[in-house]
Amino acid sequence: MRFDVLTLFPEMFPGYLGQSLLNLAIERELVDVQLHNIRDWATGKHKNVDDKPYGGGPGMVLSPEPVVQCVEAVQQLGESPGKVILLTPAGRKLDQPLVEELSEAERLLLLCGRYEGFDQRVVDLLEPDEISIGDFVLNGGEVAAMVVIDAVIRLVPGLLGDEQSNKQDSFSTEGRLLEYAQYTRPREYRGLQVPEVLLSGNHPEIARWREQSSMERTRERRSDLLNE
Ligand code: 6GU
Repeated sequence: MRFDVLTLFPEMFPGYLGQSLLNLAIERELVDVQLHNIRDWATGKHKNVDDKPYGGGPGMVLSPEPVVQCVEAVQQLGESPGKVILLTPAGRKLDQPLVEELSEAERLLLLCGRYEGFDQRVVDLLEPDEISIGDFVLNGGEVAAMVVIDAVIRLVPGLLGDEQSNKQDSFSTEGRLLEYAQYTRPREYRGLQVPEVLLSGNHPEIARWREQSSMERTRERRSDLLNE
């Protein structure tokens, strides 16, 4: 799977891209991430990529020319143009079903906004899928693009090793409950004991305990998930 990230701040990504799971995926050629600086498509002496909003108001708006040029040039670089994703707080909210949908694509172009957003004609011309990572405002789409990459690559076949593991995680399509409480050694820590049943070796009992733990946590923390 190939990701192309289009951003004014490509230097934000290498730290994230160096993390182990992603690095492994890149080494195994399961995932390819290419960074592109939108400013490289700016023309003019000052390489401006933004301008004041028509009609007045605060902040700056990303100009259509460098953004559209950048997307079109990057689309030419691959075998397929790919699905264009625009990261914006005004987009469809990311959840696990959407992550699963995105993971089916062979190529995603992640377009990261800054300032007061993109000129509307970027959206009108490119017709991207607009995605938000939640109901809060970030300074730009870069962190959101990393969130999308992080969530999607976990679903790339052959990456996780233990295929069971992502099915059991919170929010998978299989179980729409939060994950159960987990314990490892030591058996006692600062007076807190590991629940006896987990030491019993009785696997049907353990499964029942975990199901109950999931239900309790979901009811307490995210009862909205039970109503869906
Ligand atoms: Cl994708 N971008 C920005 N700037 N803020 C956000 C977001 C995206 N998702 C949630 N808040």
